[in-house]
Amino acid sequence: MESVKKRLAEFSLEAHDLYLSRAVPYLEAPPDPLNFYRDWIAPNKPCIIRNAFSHWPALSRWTPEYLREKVGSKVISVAVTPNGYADAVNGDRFVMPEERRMSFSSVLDILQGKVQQRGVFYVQKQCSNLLDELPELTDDVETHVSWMSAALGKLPDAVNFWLGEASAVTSMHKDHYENLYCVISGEKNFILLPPTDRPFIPYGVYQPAVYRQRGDGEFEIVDQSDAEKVPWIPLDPLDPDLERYPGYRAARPLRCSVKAGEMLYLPALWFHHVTQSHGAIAVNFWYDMEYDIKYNYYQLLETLSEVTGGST
Ligand SMILES: O=C(O)CCC(=O)C(=O)O
Repeated sequence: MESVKKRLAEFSLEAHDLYLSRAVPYLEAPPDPLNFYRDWIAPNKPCIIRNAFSHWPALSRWTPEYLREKVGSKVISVAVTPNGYADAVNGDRFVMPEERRMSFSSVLDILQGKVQQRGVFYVQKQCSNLLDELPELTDDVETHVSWMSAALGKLPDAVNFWLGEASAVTSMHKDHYENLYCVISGEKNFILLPPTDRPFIPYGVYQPAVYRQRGDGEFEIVDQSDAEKVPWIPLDPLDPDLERYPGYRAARPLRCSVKAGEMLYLPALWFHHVTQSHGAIAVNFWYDMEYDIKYNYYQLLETLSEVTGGST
């Protein structure tokens, strides 16, 4: 078992040395589908693409005033937490946000400081909330990225809208999607770890629960007793507890800040942790990953990391 563990650690180092950059590279123009498939999707490497959506009216239109007028009265789902951490480990629980239905303008009131409310608010309901909850805004963007759809031979499975406070954090996790993440205003800060760093990333298994704000304004944690336990990463890459998770010392995170007008290609199964400037707005496209091509290899990595204990 020790030799498998050692090989996994060497494998990760080799991946960094042989094909991963120390910083996320930039492309200055949208790529053509075949080149993008060959150079980025197949090797599963992230990059930031500039000038990929400069023609979207959203870039100049999406001010708070415009959004108020266009969708202010729409009722949307907002994630509310006491500490900014939605879907994250808190003690021995995996705690999800309170999902509150609010008008878009009341979210803007909070973001603009016109109204004080306890808690941290983040419009982050995935599952295509742009198309489902805010279809009026689709005229200002595109509902797919033509070269990515051509490269993968399909349309995105979800188009999501993100708007949140500076203290809203997305805890470290990975998704089975090829992700094109477009920042419309403000900036988003990503910490990225390749799937080959999996042996250094701790996982635990947690009782699911949700936050609920009581009448007196305090938040309580309510167990979802009949829900199955959830595997999640307890480590905070902004302040990793290296005494508890010494294996993480060997991880080599890439950090990048994606600015307004830039698009991050975040490959499937890369671990990511996300923060943002106050009021940053983003739209992203999730394309379900190609399981036959990528999954078996990463599943093997996952299984080996689990059986050797990894740094869990
Ligand atoms: O923007 C965020 O806060 C999280 C983004 C994310 O996790 C994703 O697109 O998969």
